[in-house]
Amino acid sequence: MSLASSELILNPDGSIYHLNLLPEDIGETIITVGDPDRVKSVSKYFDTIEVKKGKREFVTHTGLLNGKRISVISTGIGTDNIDIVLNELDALVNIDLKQREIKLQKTPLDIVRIGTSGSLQAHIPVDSFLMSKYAIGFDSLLHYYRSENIQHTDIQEALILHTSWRQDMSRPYVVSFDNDLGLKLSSEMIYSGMTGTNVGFYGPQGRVLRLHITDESLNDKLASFDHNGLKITNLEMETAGIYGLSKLLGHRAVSLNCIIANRANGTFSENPKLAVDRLIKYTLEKLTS
Ligand code: R1P
Repeated sequence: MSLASSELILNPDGSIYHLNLLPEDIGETIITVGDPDRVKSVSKYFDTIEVKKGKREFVTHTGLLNGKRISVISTGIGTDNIDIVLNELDALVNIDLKQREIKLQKTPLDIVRIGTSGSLQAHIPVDSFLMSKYAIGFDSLLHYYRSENIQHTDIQEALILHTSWRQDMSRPYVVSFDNDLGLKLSSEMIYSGMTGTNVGFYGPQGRVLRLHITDESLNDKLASFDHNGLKITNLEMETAGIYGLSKLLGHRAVSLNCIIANRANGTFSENPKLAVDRLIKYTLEKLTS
């Protein structure tokens, strides 16, 4: 069945609508970053760069590092953008854009997020790295997809109980990383845990500037949640969407967080750019070794 032009939208040159990319523009290893400026901070370590394209906040560089073809793409902020990036990346490899038909033979991608994040636990300091084994989506993205089979409902139910989660707010969903890719990217210097993915940076993450928030104790409740030893370690804004959609589409995903703020003790990294650069080098080394 051919996908209608209103559903699979292509630009005049045949590239996918928002990402502005053709199938040959990407490798099978994808690094996502939030900030478009961070794309060049990753690709500067490539041996060669063959593709530089962009549209809106979605900037892509593709190149070779130690013989491995890697694409680094910026997603901007939030799981609404992740919906676009994951669906369009998947379309580039798993849909025949000319025929507008889903391919029989699927291509799995390795997707690694290199992002920044705030720790909820005092013992996870600024400038450390954290791999999200699980992610809790406080956004509603995954509820729009048939996804019950990939959700960890036992953790979800325990969290709803622990936080007295309000019925009129989107039900948190729990998804997980790809274990094999996680093994490839892990080391003793990396913390691991459960990452909360929020719909905003201020109120939803408990930051109070001028506006009052509905539950001032939410971050404390998240920090004290303990599911058989699994604790919520950090907050950011993309991981749950990446994990949920990657798993549904058959891709392998891992989110690596550079902890630049510690919400438990009120500290912020003195040099976040340097800390992120260390995580970029660590990730590229692991991916190409
Ligand atoms: C908020 O400042 C942004 O930083 C974090 C959050 O997830 C959000 O996107 O990640 P990035 O540094 O990857 O953008």
